[in-house]
Amino acid sequence: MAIKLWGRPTSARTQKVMLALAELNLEYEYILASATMGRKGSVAKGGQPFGVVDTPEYILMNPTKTIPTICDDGYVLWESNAIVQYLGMHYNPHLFYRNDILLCNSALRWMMWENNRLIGPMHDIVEQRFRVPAADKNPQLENDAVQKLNQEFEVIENQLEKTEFIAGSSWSMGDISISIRCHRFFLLDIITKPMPQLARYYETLKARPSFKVIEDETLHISG
Ligand SMILES: N[C@@H](CCC(=O)N[C@@H](CS)C(=O)NCC(=O)O)C(=O)O
Repeated sequence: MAIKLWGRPTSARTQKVMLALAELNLEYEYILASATMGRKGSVAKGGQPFGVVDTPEYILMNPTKTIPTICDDGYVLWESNAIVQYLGMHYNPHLFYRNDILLCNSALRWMMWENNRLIGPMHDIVEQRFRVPAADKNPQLENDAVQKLNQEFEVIENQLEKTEFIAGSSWSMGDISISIRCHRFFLLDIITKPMPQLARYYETLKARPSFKVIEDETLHISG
C-alpha cells in the first residue's frame, strides 16, 4: 500500500517530508490539507482553506489538527521530524545517517534545533511579507525576526566551517530540515553579512536530485 501524505506544498514542515520521500525514492499519495492555506493562498487574504484538518477522520489520526501527517501501510504518524526519522530508519538508515548512531543523533540534534530556533523567526518573516494583509503588517516584528534569523544562521555558518554537512562529513537527515531553511533564507534575500560556508553548502544541497521537489520559489515566498 502506498504512503499517504497530508500536507500543503507551502508548508516547510510538509516539505521536509516531501524531501525525505524524494531522497528515498518513495511514491506517495499527496492529500492537500490545511486550515490556513488554500488554492488561492492564505485564508488571511480571504481564500478558502484546503480543509481536511478539522474533519473527525483527520483529528483521529492527528489530534493537533496540523500538517504534515503520514499513513504508511496503516501506521499513522504526525510531527514532521518524527516522520523524517521514521522514514529514514524504516527505508534507508544508511542514506539517512550511515547507519551510525552518532551521526543519527548529531542529525537529530540539528532537526530539533531547527524546530526550536529557525521556524519562529522565519515564519514571522514569511507571514509579514506575503500573507498578512497590508493593514495588519508590523515592520518592527519583521525586522526583529530578520536580525534573529541572521544570528541563528551564524551558528550554521560556524558549524559548516568545521563539517561539510550539518551533522558531520556526510549528508544526513539533518540536512533535510536545514535545506529548506537555507533555501528560504537565500530566497528571502535577508542575509546581513557574508556567509561563505552557507553559500557553499547551499550549492551542494541544490545539486541533489531531491531538491527539485522544494525548488520552486512560490512554495516558499508567496502568500
Ligand atoms: N511541530 C509540528 C508543527 C506542525 C505545524 O504547525 N504545521 C503547520 C504547517 S508548517 C500547520 O499545520 N499550519 C496550519 C495549517 O496549515 O493548517 C510539526 O513539525 O509537524
